[in-house]
Amino acid sequence: MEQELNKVLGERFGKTLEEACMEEIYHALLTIVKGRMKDLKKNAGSRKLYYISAEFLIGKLLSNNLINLGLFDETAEVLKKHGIDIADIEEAETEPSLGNGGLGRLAACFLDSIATLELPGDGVGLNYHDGLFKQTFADHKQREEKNPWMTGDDWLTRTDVRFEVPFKDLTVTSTMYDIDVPGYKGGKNSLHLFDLDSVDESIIHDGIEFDKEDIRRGLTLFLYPDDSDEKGQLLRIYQQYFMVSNAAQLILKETEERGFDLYHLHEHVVIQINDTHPTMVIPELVRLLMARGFNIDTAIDVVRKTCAYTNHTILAEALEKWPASYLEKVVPQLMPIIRELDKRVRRDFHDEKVYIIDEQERVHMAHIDIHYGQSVNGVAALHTQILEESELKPFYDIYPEKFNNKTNGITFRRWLLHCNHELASYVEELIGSGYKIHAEELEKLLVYQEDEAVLDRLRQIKQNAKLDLKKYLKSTQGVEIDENSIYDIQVKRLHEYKRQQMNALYAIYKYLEIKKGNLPKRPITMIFGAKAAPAYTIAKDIIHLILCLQELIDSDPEVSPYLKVVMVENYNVSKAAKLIPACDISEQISLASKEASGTGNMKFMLNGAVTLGTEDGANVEIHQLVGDDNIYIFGKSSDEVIKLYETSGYCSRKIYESDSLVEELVDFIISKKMILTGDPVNLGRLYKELVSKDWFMTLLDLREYIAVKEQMLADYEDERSWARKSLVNIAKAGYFSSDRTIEEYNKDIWHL
Ligand code: 26Y
Repeated sequence: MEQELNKVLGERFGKTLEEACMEEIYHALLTIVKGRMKDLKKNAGSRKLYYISAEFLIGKLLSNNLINLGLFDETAEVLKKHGIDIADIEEAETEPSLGNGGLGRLAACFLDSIATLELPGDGVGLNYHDGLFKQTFADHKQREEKNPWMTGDDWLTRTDVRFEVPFKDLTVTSTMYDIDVPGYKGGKNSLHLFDLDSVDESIIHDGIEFDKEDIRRGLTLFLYPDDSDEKGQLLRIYQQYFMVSNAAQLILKETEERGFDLYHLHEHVVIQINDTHPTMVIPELVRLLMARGFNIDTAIDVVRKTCAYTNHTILAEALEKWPASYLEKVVPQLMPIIRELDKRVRRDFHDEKVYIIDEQERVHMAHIDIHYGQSVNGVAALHTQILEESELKPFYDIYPEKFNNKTNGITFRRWLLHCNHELASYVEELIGSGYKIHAEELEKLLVYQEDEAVLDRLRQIKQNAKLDLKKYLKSTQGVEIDENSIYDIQVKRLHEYKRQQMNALYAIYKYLEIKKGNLPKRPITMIFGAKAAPAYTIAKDIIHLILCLQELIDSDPEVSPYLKVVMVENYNVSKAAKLIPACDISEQISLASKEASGTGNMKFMLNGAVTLGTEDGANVEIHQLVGDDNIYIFGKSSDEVIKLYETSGYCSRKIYESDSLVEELVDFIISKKMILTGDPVNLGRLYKELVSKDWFMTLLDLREYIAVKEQMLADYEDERSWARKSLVNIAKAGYFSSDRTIEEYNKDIWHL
């Protein structure tokens, strides 16, 4: 590696390792790693998977590619010899922001595991030039800026694959860019990202504003452009069709090139539809097959046997329903097919809840997937159960055999080996390296539950990670945190159902307690990280509340020695990798039934944090695995919550008026102190929302949340017992390896 590095540095920059700067070394390593990946053989087989997704939140790739190629240790060693920390080289890489949250990160973890298991499976998505916006803070508010990540010398390789994509008013030509996906110690697949040559970043002005009607120049600029108006929604349809038309053309082309007859497409191809964003691939494939001479019955039959759908949410607003008139305006060629698909449903079933086109002429995308795919899966046991028993019950009654659960997972290569070298090597010292391939071997750690030396060492590793995070936050945000405090972390997209507002109310509670002289035994550092969708007003108000609390507490010398609130700016994959190893308390506090799975909960657990959570999503499975002693559960159950929604039985004002503690905490949002720090419009709106609506039932669980969190803080003081909880969490995390998840997809759905 040393020789090769010097050679590439010499050729490209005329420098040696001694003389080169971080950026130059990064680019030399990029060149070397890309070269090595090119030489790997692509995974092959008679059946191939195409995982279509609007998001692939892949994060920075250098270190993970080095790990998977088996080059990481050697490279770090060479650099160290020259006084260079590989972590500093990582800083030179820009992070692609091709995703928003869990769904996109899941797709990235899946690509890693599919390649590692040497299964033939490629990702297909879009090459957004600016991805998701970059978040900055000003005046205690979120600002959105563009987030360019392509540097001209990056992981993308331009291919000569080009397709025409026809819209009603224009036809565009696409180009396919590839990113190699190496498996851990073997195998390789591709992530195919389609782009438009005519995209023009200069049309962006004022943060992330641009003319949403300028399709030719704007189609692949941003992930999730603001869709609060019709223009924005039409642009989203343009994007989705662009993605799936390219995917469909690629699939047909590759299948023919592999020498297979398209009448047997389903024997050689399986398409996983990641939420409803790629749903139009179904009518598009039908259209393309008919253009090749298929009759419609055969086309539909073949497509149905090829496609499978994953549902990631039960929130009504996230289940896409496009007005038929919008689809007519953008992709009129699909509407006759969609109407035909609907006609067949109406012919066979007489329940309007399962129709594709409803009375208001809206097309229910998920309904297309369920009727015209072979599999429907939820992403955690509870979530799948809710789909079957309530949200999608009419469909489950028709097609019980299509429904199945695939509990999410995370790749341990990124979320342990890469982000926590010290823990990974200590685990290896204790139980050997087998766990890196067979994650369930982590259970071997359980024999050390009473071993004081092991528990001490785990505590030391956590302490080191906390120090690293302290340094990082100091250098990036100028924030000072106390490594001897408890690190309590909630990082995830900002959404009311995830209830960051409940955590903020706890900060208010603790602030008031300290003011009253009830000092905590140990200081607490409450860390938040979250982006709010630009048009999601209340979510932005919650960020405002947190940022105001951060300042209020910081500037109060009575409180600041005991409590600190930090909102990390521009939370993304790289920041997650720094935060997670340092965490003591993992906040997973969604309203039960609303978080389909969560995957952050798994990453924290794997790194030895203890979960504070509701019985929601994969928390339920974490609870079952670690047992009551190693997790802190609170809140109403999903059954109770679902009943409250069905009977309109929840009234936040009643709780507010009858519980003086709740009243005191909520009133604080619009107290004089807060109004002096923040914006009365934002704070007032949030206050009103909580008192008069509170759709996600924050106030319902607030009291119990506070009580259980207090218990947790008290228990933390028994250091030995806390370290044991931490160890059990690590030991039981093996189940959440995405290798296990992918094996299940393959066994039950893909059959690769
Ligand atoms: C189209 C628009 C409204 C939309 C955009 C993004 C709808 C949904 C999404 C993203 C959803 C998402 O990230 N869902 C998360 O998927 C994770 C992986 O399965 C789950 O762990 C997590 O609970 C779920 O919220």
